[in-house]
Amino acid sequence: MENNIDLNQEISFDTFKKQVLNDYRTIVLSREASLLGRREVLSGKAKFGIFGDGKELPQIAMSKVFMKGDYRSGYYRDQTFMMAIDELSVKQLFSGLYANNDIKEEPMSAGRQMGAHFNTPFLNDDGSWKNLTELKNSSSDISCTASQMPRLLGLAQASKLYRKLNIEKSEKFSNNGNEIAWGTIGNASTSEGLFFEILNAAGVQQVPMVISIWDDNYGISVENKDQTIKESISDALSGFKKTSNSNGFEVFSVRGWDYPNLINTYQKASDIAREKHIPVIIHVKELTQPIGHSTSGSHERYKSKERLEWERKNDCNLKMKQWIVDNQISTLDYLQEIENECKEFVKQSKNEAWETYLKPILKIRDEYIRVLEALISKHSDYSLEKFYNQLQRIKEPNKKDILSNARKVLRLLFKEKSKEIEVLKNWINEFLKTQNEIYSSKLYNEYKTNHHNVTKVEPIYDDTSKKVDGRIILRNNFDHLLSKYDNLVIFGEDSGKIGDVNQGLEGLQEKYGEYRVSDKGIREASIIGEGIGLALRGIRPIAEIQYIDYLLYGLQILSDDLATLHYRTFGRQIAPLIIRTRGHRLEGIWHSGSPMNAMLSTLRGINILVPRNMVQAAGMYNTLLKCDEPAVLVESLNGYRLKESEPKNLSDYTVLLGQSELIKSGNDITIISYGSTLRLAEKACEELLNLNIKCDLIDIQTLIPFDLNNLTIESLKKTNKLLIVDEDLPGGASSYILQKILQEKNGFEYLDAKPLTLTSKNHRPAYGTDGDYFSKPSIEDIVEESYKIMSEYDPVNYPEIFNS
Ligand SMILES: Cc1ncc(C[n+]2csc(CCOP(=O)(O)OP(=O)(O)O)c2C)c(N)n1
Ligand SMILES: [Mg+2]
Repeated sequence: MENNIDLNQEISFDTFKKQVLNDYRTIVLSREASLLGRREVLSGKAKFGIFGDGKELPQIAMSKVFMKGDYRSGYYRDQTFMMAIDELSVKQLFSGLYANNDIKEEPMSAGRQMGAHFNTPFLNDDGSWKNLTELKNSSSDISCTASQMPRLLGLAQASKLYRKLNIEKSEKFSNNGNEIAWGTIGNASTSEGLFFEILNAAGVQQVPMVISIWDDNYGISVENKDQTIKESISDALSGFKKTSNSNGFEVFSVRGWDYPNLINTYQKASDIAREKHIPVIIHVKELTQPIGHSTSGSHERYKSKERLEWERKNDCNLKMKQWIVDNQISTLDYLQEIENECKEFVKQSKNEAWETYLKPILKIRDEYIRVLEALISKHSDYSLEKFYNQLQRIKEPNKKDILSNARKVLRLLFKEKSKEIEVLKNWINEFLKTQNEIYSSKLYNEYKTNHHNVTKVEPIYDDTSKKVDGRIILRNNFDHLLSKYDNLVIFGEDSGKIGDVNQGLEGLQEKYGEYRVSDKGIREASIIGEGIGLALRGIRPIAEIQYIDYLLYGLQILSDDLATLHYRTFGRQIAPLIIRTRGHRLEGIWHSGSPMNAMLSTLRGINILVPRNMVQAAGMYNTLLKCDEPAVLVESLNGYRLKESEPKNLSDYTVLLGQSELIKSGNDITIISYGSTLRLAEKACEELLNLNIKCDLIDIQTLIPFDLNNLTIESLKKTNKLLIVDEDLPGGASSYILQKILQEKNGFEYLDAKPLTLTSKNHRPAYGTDGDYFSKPSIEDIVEESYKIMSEYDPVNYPEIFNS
């Protein structure tokens, strides 16, 4: 049954009654699923459960004004809403609980996420975008409290941009910006900094966002009195309220069990946000948590008897039932009938979900048992029966039980030779391969929209090519890109009026307007979140973080949200957000420019690009805009004023990702670097010539992906000696590079001397020229370190510098 209503339209009593009873059925169904779900966890069938009980009714009200083309960015309590918009069945809820790996059965993440983390598909099976204006969309939930907020800003801002800009190919993403971004958040999670930061940003930007705060007075065991000023988030937020001559929010407050008022409030909120693009907060009070926070722990430990009694009486489902009867919409008997039907349906759905989950695993077990039986009869002296019995005793095995059994058996037998052992080996290998696909695929874009399908276009130079400051190349390239892609927007601190602090966007706001090239307040997490939300809606954002050291403010959301997005949705969503930042060779403790490993260890799932100059940087932007890939691009801060030849085919030529470049060629030693230290290494190579050392110097250009063209290993085969230079901490990005070369590419086989990494000191860099010289690798350091490797290899011809 279509759930949307429009209160402005008259309906008959019969239709009204049908809708009310349908709503009652949904909240009862959802509650039953929560109750039974909890029991499934407690009986050991699932690992962890968190459910939507006690928050059912307001979600019904929200679902009624949530239109096709709208977006949700919410959290784990929203199962009723997802059911009401027909994007979650009870069976699917249970499939999520059991972590079913089949995307058709568990469409949220193919079992990768804990249950109750919801989303809807934005992409077709071939990676192309669905027509999102025809769908009720949910961006993908994450567990970290309030982390749904940053992306919510972008989802809402996209409506604004689609209304303000005349973007040509927008029919899949917007109908003149009439879409609302609906946020949901728990009362306690509003204590997070992200909540306030985003609220401020949305109030400033005036975007169509409606945030529902599900207030049950608790955040696990901690009460509102310890969470929130005045114990009420709507009171605390009174300063955020819009007045007739100011920006800000509309703030509504409504009781979570009050059906007619909920419906009215949501209708009002929807009208305001959709038409006028004014953000709205709905503080939904007096909600409860009937079965406690989650399956870890019980709420009887921290709620008083009085509170528990109050929660029982004010349960929104119970109140709805009373309201239906009091208003003679239906009878207790009929409602009881609905309840019985729902109970039965939920039980059935649960059983079906369990059978669907278990069946393929039992099939695997039976397959393995056949392999094992053959081994038992062939190798009877090994008493393998115990492995057989162990497995047979497990009625409902995991895949782990089966594979672990098989690997133990192989460890006993591998020294023997038989056809049966070969079968076992193959079976294990095949099984591991399939599971690798199930658990480890889709971290990066595997569709044809990925970077591998971008073609190489060389930069073109001719006699008229001029040498200009690097920043001019970037600026002119951005200029070309902005005119080529009408859905490209660039924003950040100081990006607009002054054209960024290094003038790489000089004059572009003037040329393209303040919605294409915009200034944002100092709020890095919001800037990143805005980018994620925009990218999810078909806009191509370049979000600028002024200096790489300040990326830390946005790193959590990049790591928890963007980096995991494609993986956690099993490839059903993608946000091709480009983060533009600058670093390397800055000076000072908070201006190090070097925390590369902070990114490498947290941002797997995002490409990390470290161009040595602005021609390369521009080429990388060009590549990124020709595909759907999220990336962080670190420009070299000290490269903006260095002269480079400007290519003629700006916006068109490409620097492909994962393609290392040989900068200098020599047979003695391989030096690998990137970014600003690459330039130092170039100079060091020249000095090394004076010491009779010829270097292969390789610019790896991108840390993720890494050296897809295998230049590093090819060079190592020739020189047999390796030095890695960067200015991250010891054990940082240089160790990542070392692991890639020595382990993944088998580089250890070709080494004739100990490989070295040359990095900064263990501390952040001290300030000033000398601070830099004594904190980070210098040309001398590179020369001496390279020489040291040569000296270890051939001490006669290269006696030690310091001891000779
Ligand atoms: C950043 C972060 N800190 C802590 C947690 C652990 N945690 C999960 S839910 C929760 C309480 C949330 O309470 P509230 O926002 O009121 O939502 P409710 O569960 O009550 O609906 C906490 C502390 C988390 N998931 N993320
Ligand atoms: Mg709460």
